[in-house]
Amino acid sequence: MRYLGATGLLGGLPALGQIQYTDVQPDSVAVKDGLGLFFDLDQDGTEDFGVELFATTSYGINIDAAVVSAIDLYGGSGAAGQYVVTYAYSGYTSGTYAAAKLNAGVAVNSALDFEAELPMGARFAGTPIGFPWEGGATDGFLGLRLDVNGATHYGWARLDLSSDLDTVVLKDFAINLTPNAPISTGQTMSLVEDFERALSLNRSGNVVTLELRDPAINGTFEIMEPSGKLVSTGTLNPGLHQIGLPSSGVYLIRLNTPELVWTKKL
Ligand SMILES: [Ca+2]
Repeated sequence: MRYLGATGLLGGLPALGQIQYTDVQPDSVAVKDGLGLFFDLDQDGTEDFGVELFATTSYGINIDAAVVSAIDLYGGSGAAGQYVVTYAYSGYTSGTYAAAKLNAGVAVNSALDFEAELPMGARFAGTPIGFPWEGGATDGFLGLRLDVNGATHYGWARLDLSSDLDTVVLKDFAINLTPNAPISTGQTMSLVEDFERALSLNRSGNVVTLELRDPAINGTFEIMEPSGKLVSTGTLNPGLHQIGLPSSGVYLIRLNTPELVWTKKL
């Protein structure tokens, strides 16, 4: 539960996690054996990650590969990985880490494993070997961990990858500027910003009109005098609410949801 005193009357703003979102315009594209896609996750002027596509030959076999790397390979940054079994025979298995291809809405946090350099996909003589990004992706997410002066930040990048591993497109990325605070893949705003975007609140005379446009938001509302004395309370549902006030004086409205408590002066 987070407590937010938006009026200042109920205390300062706690750190809710500030999301810094970057829409890549136009989309950045890299092709096999070309320059990789490099991007500056926290927009501080230094590139942090790269995705490179290349072809090579080993023992006469053509290998196509897509690899994600932290540019500072030894600094604690990396991409979220998953263990992939590449060989299994009669009870014996072996494998390696590869970059996870995450769907939207997956939490990127300390529960994931991060590696500084991971294959996304590889094809040996044209045959995929079982890494997550083989077969390509549309709006696939990399989970990212960025070390900024010793502090850990979590982020994501959204990519399209062609099934032949020949072309990769970077669409957008985001980072939580609060150290150690999680981010969800695809998340572009903080919890409070999401909430406020789904809300309109107006007072006209002694009537407060409150509209909630997000069907996922449910909770309760309370209207108080500045002293904290409760004057009205009710259920917070999606849709339009009109709430009468006892007088023309100053009141506070507090919205309680499972995720946060949001308070504003009326
Ligand atoms: Ca950077």
